[in-house]
Amino acid sequence: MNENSLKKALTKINLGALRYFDSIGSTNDEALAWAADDAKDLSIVIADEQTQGRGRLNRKWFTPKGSGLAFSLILRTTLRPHLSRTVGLAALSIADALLKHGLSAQIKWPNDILLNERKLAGILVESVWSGEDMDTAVIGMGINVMKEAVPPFHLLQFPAISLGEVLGKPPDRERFLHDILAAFITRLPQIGSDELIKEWEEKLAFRGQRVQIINELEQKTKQSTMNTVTGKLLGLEPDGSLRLRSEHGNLVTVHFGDVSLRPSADTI
Ligand code: BT5
Repeated sequence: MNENSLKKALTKINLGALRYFDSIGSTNDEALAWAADDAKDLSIVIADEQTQGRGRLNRKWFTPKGSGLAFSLILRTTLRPHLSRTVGLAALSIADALLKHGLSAQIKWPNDILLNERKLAGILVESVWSGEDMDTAVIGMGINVMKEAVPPFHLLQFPAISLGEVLGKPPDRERFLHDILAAFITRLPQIGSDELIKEWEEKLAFRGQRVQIINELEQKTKQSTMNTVTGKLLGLEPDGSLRLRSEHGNLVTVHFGDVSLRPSADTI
């Protein structure tokens, strides 16, 4: 992968501009700085290696050299009322690209893409505010293409997988990036639609099953108020929040934030 080959692979995609790095700390950090400066809508930062790749709550995202896709897309328009839906839009775009390889992905709310019940990809949406207004969203996506992208088991909270392992042979990274971006741009006009939520809901992992929602921040700081919610996963609210029926039969809405979802053994 290099800047020329990427530009060639993406000629038909209507991007603002592209910045490529052989190695970088985090593409999201570079994109946030670029967005605060003069980045055009739909500009992209992509790297062959990340040395400080981030997940939520500053967890690490591993991107060893030459093995994955790590990029951040800068969105400047059409978003303000729908920021919470961008993660769903990104997840569905990755799912669309996977479908081209005959693979049916599931979306583990809020931000993981699963194949064979293992994590293939993660999404990190961050925003830039100017004054009271949200100016820009940066949508970071990390995808394990080759098997070398998958971190050692002891570093993981959830089992991981790569496309190389699933398909036998990894797809061309630039082609796969092309497919994700093409899907994203095609889906962008859907961002406010009921259809987006419906499609996102249909792909939700553990739907109809008993799950636990864990407040990671409270766990980390040990300032527990209501650490864990257990319930049956019903679906999504219009803003992409998760809808559960609790063990006590109440409807519970879980908003985005520092939460993780885990399957829970018993049935309700
Ligand atoms: C995520 O966070 O899954 C969001 C990951 C977003 C990464 C992209 S890459 C491009 C852009 N630039 C960045 O710096 N970030 C974005 P979270 O749900 O918090 O999951 C983090 C957890 O995933 C870690 O604590 C590990 O357990 C696990 N993990 C780390 N690297 C992984 C990998 N390559 N494959 C599967 N799991 C991984």
